Amino acid sequence: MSQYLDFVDLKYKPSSSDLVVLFRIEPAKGISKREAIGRVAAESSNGTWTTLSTLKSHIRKIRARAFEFDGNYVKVAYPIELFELGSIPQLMSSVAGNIFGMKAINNLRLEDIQFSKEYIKSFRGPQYGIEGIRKYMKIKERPMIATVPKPKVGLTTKEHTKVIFDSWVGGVDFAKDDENLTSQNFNKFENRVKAAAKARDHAEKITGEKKDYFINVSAETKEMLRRTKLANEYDFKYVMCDILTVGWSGLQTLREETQDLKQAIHAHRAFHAAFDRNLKHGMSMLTLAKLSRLIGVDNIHIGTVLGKLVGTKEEVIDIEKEIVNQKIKTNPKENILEQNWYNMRDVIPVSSGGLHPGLVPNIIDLLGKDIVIQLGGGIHGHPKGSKYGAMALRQAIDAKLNGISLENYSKNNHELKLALSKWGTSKPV
Ligand code: CAP
Ligand code: MG
Repeated sequence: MSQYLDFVDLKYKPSSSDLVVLFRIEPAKGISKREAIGRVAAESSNGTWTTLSTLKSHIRKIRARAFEFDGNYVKVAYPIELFELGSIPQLMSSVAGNIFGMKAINNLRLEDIQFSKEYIKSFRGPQYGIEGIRKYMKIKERPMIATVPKPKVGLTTKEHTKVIFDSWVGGVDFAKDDENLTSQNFNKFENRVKAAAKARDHAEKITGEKKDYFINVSAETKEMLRRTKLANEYDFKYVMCDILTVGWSGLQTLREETQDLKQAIHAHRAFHAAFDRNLKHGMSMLTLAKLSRLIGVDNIHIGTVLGKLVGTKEEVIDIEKEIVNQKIKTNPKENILEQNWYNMRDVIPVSSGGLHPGLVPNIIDLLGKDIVIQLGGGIHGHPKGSKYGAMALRQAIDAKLNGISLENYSKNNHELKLALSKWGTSKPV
């Protein structure tokens, strides 16, 4: 047992290059808190279940130390030497690896990781961020808007292209693929990207606005890179990646590729709730979002508060602050550590999941204007179809930005009126 206590040092002061991890921990019956936190620090750095004849002083020196605990929460400091710079898989195998399965611990949740300057500087971060994307899209102030065709899968390429074309013409900026649409027989990637490029050119001509497409390139890594190149050849600025099902390594490889191709990444977080929904075990969405900022996605889904998927107001706003600000203050109540991003670009928050025009003013009140608002059902469920659904969304945004209530604005804007008559301001469950 004693070897574990070597990993607890309440006098330790983290150095400026250490990484600090905040865990919530519940020891198993019969295990003291001190031993449990020692076990976590040990197993996630260089300790194990027994004493070792191979442990030298230079190895002991770089062990992790649990240095502060308060109730169920513990902070562990990890010397930078424990990590391979620029590698999220290696970081995860350390601080989010074996420790989740230890018998001595009933529950363990990784709440936040504070990255040091040296660690941050070993990653690219986003290539564009809000400023770069606004410039590219020529959209100065209003929230940007996206739509995902529904039904999620099953539309043929022709049907799918018609839905995104109608939506672009109606006023959305970005079309988006659904997380489970990649390259099925009814809508092969090659066919889709080609047809969408033609539709985009046409829609841009009609509207005089820039249009783009979060086309889902998620696949086995080499195939994903091939699809990314293809999207680039058809002049799409963005690619979309299901970052958690593809995995951190796949995402890092994609980020390298997009650097050369000058493309932006839309990060879909399908699978995140398997990590973050349980408040006692797993890993917070805040941490997943921080890892995504380090690697360098340009957009990431953060939730809606009002929509169909889980995520409290505090959580969604905390994630937004973490991905858009340069300096984050510690907030012990919300389990947030201090973080300085050392000039790394910001990530655009995407609010999506069960939204419709009637909820747009609330979303802007909650999250501000520097966001992407994404509607699927809230556009394609419009009584008169996708084009009118997109028009209703633009009208809802115009109303909010001009300080006019949706109801008043809808008097002269029929598309919005129809949307409100279907959904009102209801919150889906
Ligand atoms: C939204 C969506 C998105 C979710 C993802 C869906 O469609 O396409 O994938 O928003 O969740 O499949 O549900 P609707 P999150 O607009 O029709 O709801 O943004 O929370 O990651
Ligand atoms: Mg979806």
